[in-house]
Amino acid sequence: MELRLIDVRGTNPDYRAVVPRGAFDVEHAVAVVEPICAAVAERGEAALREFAAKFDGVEPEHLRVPVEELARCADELDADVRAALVESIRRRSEVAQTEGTPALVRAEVAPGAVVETKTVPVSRVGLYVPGGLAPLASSVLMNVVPAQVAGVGSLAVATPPSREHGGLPSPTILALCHLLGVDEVYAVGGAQAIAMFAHGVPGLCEPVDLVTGPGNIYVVAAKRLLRGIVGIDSEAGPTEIAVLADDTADPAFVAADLISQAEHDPMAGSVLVTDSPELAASVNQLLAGQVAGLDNVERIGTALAGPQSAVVLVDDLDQGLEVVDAYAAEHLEIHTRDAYEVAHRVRNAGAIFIGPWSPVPLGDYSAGSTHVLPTAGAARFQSGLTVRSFTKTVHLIHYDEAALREVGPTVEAFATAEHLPGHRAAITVRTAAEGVDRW
Ligand code: HSO
Ligand code: ZN
Repeated sequence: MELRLIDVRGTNPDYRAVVPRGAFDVEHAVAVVEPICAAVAERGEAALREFAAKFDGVEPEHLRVPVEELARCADELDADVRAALVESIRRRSEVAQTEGTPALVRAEVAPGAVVETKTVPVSRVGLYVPGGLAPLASSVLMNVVPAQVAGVGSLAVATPPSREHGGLPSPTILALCHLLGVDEVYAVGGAQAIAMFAHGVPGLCEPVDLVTGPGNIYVVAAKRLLRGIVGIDSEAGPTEIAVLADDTADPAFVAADLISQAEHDPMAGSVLVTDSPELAASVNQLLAGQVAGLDNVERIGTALAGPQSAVVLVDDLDQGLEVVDAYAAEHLEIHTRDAYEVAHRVRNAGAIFIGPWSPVPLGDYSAGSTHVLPTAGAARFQSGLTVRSFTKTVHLIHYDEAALREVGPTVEAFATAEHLPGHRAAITVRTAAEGVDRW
């Protein structure tokens, strides 16, 4: 089990063309989910039941999980797991308190000319929590906590029903919903859940304003298809980790962390960027042994052997940083000398994990940071899911008469330049002297 080698030493290529990347053909999946979304819009509950039977292999007794089930799952939680959830919620909440924008900011651009920027939470949000290869209970808290801190009034969670649990979703997911005070939970998965949130289903689920949360390619495709009808957070693809390391890195730590994200998905990407051929060799040597003891050997092997995973050998740290910025990893670990300073030189990454004691799985669960992060290079222009994802800003414009009179000629000149006399007239009707050129 070895990562393939991409050697860019002594060259200065277009790094974005060189970095390893898997194929993730969302457009193809859009065609697949289109009839599913249309069926949910047209036939509501009946369609949801059919798709559950077809895709999840089980028809849930209740599409909306009864509140007593949520409470029961919370009661039955293993004590250690409960303590882990509570502590992880506490840490994520504490960080979330620092993430928002001020509720109101005021700018007076001239006397009596005021523009306020007001931050307003989205009214109703649908949070998708994947089941799939591993039911990611942690995604519940990564979505719910920032939404609650933002002040979202109405929150619903959708997550696939599971055959193993008699048509109910994963009990840990249900328990976590209860701990977080979310009682609107649907046993609905996949593209059909996104359609349910976007269109609403009469008698079952009111439409939402924004859908957030990760999911498989069909969930991503449904978000792409329905964006506009509903807001979406991002199009999350398979997970990725990049590690920027020099010869001070501990190869056992690096190998373990590359494996940790490969465990998610055969299409997950694990990339090591280093100027140390010795480190690269040691990591490659360690991979097989470390993977051998794990449950998900096959999935990990496929991910590490895939074209989306590699070691990129660079001349030095500066070139390493160019590679890392071009790759724009969802998760970036820094294992170098002066790791903190190096981390602050990075421009593009969803989240940056600094030094040997901040591995990605810490952030997946309990660091306090978000784990819903931009993938596939989207970190060049997008942020992870935080409190800000659940708010929008509104400008409030309030000029008094003198202020409008003062700026009037400016607006009129602009409107004239754009050949929009109706725009100009909306100013002159107010500012022209009585009876003169009011129209
Ligand atoms: N690494 C995943 C999140 C996750 N890991 C959930 C474990 N559970 C994407 O950031
Ligand atoms: Zn993870």
